[in-house]
This record gives sequence, structure tokens and C-alpha cells, in this order.
Amino acid sequence: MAYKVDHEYDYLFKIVLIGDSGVGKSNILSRFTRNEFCLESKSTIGVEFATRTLQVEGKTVKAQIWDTAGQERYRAITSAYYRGAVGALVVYDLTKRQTFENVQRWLRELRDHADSNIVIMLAGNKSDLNHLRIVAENDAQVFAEKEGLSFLETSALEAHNVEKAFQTILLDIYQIISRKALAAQDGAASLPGHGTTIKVGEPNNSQQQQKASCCSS
Ligand SMILES: Nc1nc2c(ncn2[C@@H]2O[C@H](COP(=O)(O)OP(=O)(O)O)[C@@H](O)[C@H]2O)c(=O)[nH]1
Ligand SMILES: [Mg+2]
Repeated sequence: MAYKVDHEYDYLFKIVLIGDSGVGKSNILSRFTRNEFCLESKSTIGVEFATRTLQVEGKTVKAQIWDTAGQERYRAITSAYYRGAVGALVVYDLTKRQTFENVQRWLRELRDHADSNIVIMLAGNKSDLNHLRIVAENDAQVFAEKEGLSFLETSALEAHNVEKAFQTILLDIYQIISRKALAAQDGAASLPGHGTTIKVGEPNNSQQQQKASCCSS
């Protein structure tokens, strides 16, 4: 979803985290939204989404980031997860070749379920484990360029590039929305008496609660 409101933020952007189980999605989320990291692996953390509000090009943007809560293990991510998403971070583990191979599958999933204009970024996580690296940075970079995605290597553990990954996605989304708003204004100017309607994705009507979070138990 991406729509303008009057009060505490200018825009609300839904971003989904996808990728194989164990690649670090939940820790990327907790690093970005709470500056926390969990060493022990927990398959189901129970967070549906977490939010963080930040400035993008002088606008207040609320990023609402959805985590899979373990469904990716069973390949049972529902289309509701993708509904209204304007950004996606596709994560693999650079110490596990299979998680990189599976990125293709996740991109297909996005093509099937998400809006065709969704902004996608590829993240090779666990860059702190360079001595265990299997996926070369250049291979991923070449793949990302071929697929038209932006790309970064991240470490949720060391808080490396996590902020930058989300900032990049949010800026890309913001620029798309600004262009659409401009185009809508131009269109409205040539239609006297018609107001300007900007619709990008769907507004979020469901006020879902955040549940128990990692590291709090
Ligand atoms: N070394 C290292 N371990 C990480 C990193 N991110 C996550 N992990 C570990 O990888 C495991 C899986 O992480 P998790 O966030 O639950 O992955 P998810 O299944 O994709 O949500 C956990 O043991 C984390 O501590 C990272 O950047 N570096
Ligand atoms: Mg998880």
C-alpha cells in the first residue's frame, strides 16, 4: 500500500521480506526496526509486521515491513502477504548456494502474487561470514542486473547495509510515486473540473497487531 494521509506520516509503504528459511529475514527486520539481533534460530517468531518511520527526500515515510512468520518453510505464503506491497527484499544467505538458487523461485512468486510495479531488492545476507562464503558478490551482482533488481550484501549481525537496503527500496518507491503524482497532475490539468486521484496499491484497512517479538522472551 502507498497512500497519502494527513497526520503522523506522509506515506505508508508496505514492504515484504521473502527468501528461504534461515537466511536472516527476521533478524534483518529486528535490526532495522528495533536494532536487535538474535543469535539462536527461531523458526516462528510470530511477528506479522513491524514498522519504522523515517525521512525520505524530506517526507515522513512509515515503512511497514512484513515477515513470513515461518510459512516460507512450507511454501505456504498466502497472496494476502503480498497484497498491497510496494516493495520487496529478497534475501539469500551467501554461505548457502541453494538459498541463492532459490531466489529465482521467489521472484516467480512475486511475479505471480505481487503488483507488477513492485520495487525489488536482492540482499545477500551474512556478509560477516566471509570465510564461509559460497556465493561470489559479483555473481549475485550480475544476476541482479540481469533481473533488473538492486543488490547489496548485508549483515544483520553487524548491522551492515541493513539501513541502506531499506533506504534504497524506500527511495525507489518514493520516486515512482512522485512520478505518478506528477503524471496525474498533468493529466488532471488537461481535464478541467476533474480532481486528481493517485492510487498506488491498496490502502491498508486491517489494523493487525504486532505479536511477541524476537529476543523479548
Ligand atoms: N552470522 C550471521 N548470522 C545471521 C545473520 N542474520 C541471521 N543470522 C542467523 O541465521 C539464523 C536464521 O536467522 P532468521 O532471522 O531466523 O532467518 P529467517 O528464517 O530468514 O527469518 C539465526 O541463527 C540468526 O542468528 C547475519 O547477518 N550473520
Ligand atoms: Mg523468520
